[in-house]
Amino acid sequence: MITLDTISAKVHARQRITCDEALFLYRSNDLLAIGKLAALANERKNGRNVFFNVNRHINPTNICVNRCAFCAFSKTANEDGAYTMSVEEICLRAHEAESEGATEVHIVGGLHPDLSFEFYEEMLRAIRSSSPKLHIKAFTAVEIEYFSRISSLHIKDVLRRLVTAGLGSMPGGGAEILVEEVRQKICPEKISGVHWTEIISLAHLSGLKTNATMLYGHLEADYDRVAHLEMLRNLQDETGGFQAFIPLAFQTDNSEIKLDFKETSGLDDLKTLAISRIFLDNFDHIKSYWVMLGEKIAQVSLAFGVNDLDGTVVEEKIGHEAGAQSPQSLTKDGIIRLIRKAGKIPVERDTLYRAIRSY
Ligand code: V47
Ligand code: SF4
Repeated sequence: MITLDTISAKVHARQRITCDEALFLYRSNDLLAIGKLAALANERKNGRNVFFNVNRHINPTNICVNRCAFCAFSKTANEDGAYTMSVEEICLRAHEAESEGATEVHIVGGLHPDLSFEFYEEMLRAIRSSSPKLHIKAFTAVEIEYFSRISSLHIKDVLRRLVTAGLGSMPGGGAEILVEEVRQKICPEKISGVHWTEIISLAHLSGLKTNATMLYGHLEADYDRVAHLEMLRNLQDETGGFQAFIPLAFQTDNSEIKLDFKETSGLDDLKTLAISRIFLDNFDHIKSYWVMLGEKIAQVSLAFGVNDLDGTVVEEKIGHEAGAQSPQSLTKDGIIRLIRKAGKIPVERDTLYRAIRSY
């Protein structure tokens, strides 16, 4: 029989927990016991260090041929608020970021009906030439698949050409919930969950590191979340290419998904992060994305297995179009303070988790 004690014994013995055990944790309300196990699993890997990075998000366009039901960011081409940046505008933002101390730009956007694959190659080349020290983390697996369709190139060739143009790594978006039944409800036009894992696997095999996300708090059940985590853990066993896992708390405003609550609960946020840390024993980093969680839950999560607070971000559209109450940006000093006040050691990192400086 599964109990908290049997799970606890496994975590203490450094044994992997099963899907049924993860489900048991989701259905338990003993948040503190779950958090304690997650904190133990985290401390073994990361001690008291908590990573953050100085970065800037850039979303080149919000025009998207997909209309995911949860997405408040995307627009059709002739809708009010639709925009597309030029390569020069994107470069300017990247350059500003670099001069303000950023080491990374995080670039994701909509699937634009008219931009060519060459536009994105040109964008990478231009950023690399004007800001050579910046690491370019860009494009979800969903965008990579779209590039393959619009260019008629194989995924491997899309990845090779993007790396040649300056791509350094990939973020973890587009995963949502990888279970097909849920995807059919929340993003029927998006590539399947299995296809997402195949593209990520090709990225890992081509030498690119990626992250993985999970959008939670919409129409999924607890067992869908566990199935999602299992797919990620299996893939990580095969490739070892994931750096961080980032649960994304669903922001409900301006979404086609109608729920009878406005936001995920703090209990669910912390439990989800803690269970991820315990279940994903082959991931080094569990990240709290403060944009979706708010600063306070993100800070408290540092006692629940989390070892990464993402970055300064600067300009955030995806969560804020959907009603996120967090600020657009955090200063480096602000992040350092959050981490210190939680009794941890702030460590600025680069995108590949090399320490730049401890504070
Ligand atoms: O794929 C869209 C999600 C993702 C909403 O890898 C929403 O370091 C909540 O992936 N409420 C893009 N989430 C953002 C993303 C990300 C963010 C920060 C760091 C990293 C990383 C990756 O945002 C999308 C989708 O899953 N999303 N709409 C919403 N209303
Ligand atoms: Fe387009 Fe991405 Fe929004 Fe879906 S989540 S509508 S693919 S921008």
